[in-house]
Amino acid sequence: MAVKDVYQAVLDYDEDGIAALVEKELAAGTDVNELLQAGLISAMDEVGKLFSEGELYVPEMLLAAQTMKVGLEILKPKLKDGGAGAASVVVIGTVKGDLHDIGKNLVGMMLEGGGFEVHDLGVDVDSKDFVAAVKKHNASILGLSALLTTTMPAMEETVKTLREAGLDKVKIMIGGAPVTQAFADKIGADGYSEDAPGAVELARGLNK
Ligand code: B1M
Repeated sequence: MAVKDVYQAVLDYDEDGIAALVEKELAAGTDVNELLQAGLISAMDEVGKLFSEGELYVPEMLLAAQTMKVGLEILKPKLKDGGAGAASVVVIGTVKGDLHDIGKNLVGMMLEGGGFEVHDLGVDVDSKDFVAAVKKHNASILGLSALLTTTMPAMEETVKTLREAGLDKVKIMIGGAPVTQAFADKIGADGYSEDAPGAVELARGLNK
């Protein structure tokens, strides 16, 4: 038994087996932070790398993220005890009028795998609800997803509403198939990512 087994379980998409491996490691006294970093986060980093290299595709990435989530649920209460320090908070959702959530869910799961505390507001989220959630959770990053060209203006509206609420320090990252870096620049978002692994890297950079 070793943390390496937890890491390997994520890469093997062993959703049924990972809980027992994590529990065993905790019972053996392994540090929660080490389990999170070397077990779950490193594995998701590797998954992200393999995806970028074209070795893995979206279905495999979803399976790995789902497996990681099972392990993370066991660690979460212990992380909240302060065992591994406070995680940076991200509020994420799909903007108003848009019901697509597969990519957004993947981004949320990868961010969790990357060590962020994620509050997912779901789909068809009004700009005012984004702002309320950012305040409620004291988020440092707001993530917006849109899959329709017709809902991209809702991203701009959300950026505007957040800034008007005086939340200037909150970083806004956006993504989704029709979204581009040029659009992010145009609406005053702080960053854009083409895919889920890139979103984790972007969030880490925005948080510095
Ligand atoms: Co819709 N749909 N859809 N759809 N749908 C698209 C997006 C479309 C391109 C299909 C097409 O015509 N070729 C087209 C949009 C055209 C456009 O605007 N340019 C379209 C349309 C038109 C529609 C409807 C209007 C159809 C209709 O009813 N006439 C309708 C709209 C409903 C609404 O939202 N109001 C509609 C409905 C649906 C379903 C409900 C049936 C279903 C969604 C189910 C769900 O999400 N739960 C659906 C689906 C599945 C698709 C396609 C086929 C697949 C989208 C997907 O999940 N991709 C899509 C065509 C396509 O993209 N091939 C299409 C997989 C996912 C992993 O990728 O979401 O791109 P993606 O996410 C990536 C990146 O974009 C990025 O990372 C993710 C992972 O790497 N990313 C972020 C995403 N969010 C990010 C946020 C970040 C950072 C990165 O930071 C915060």
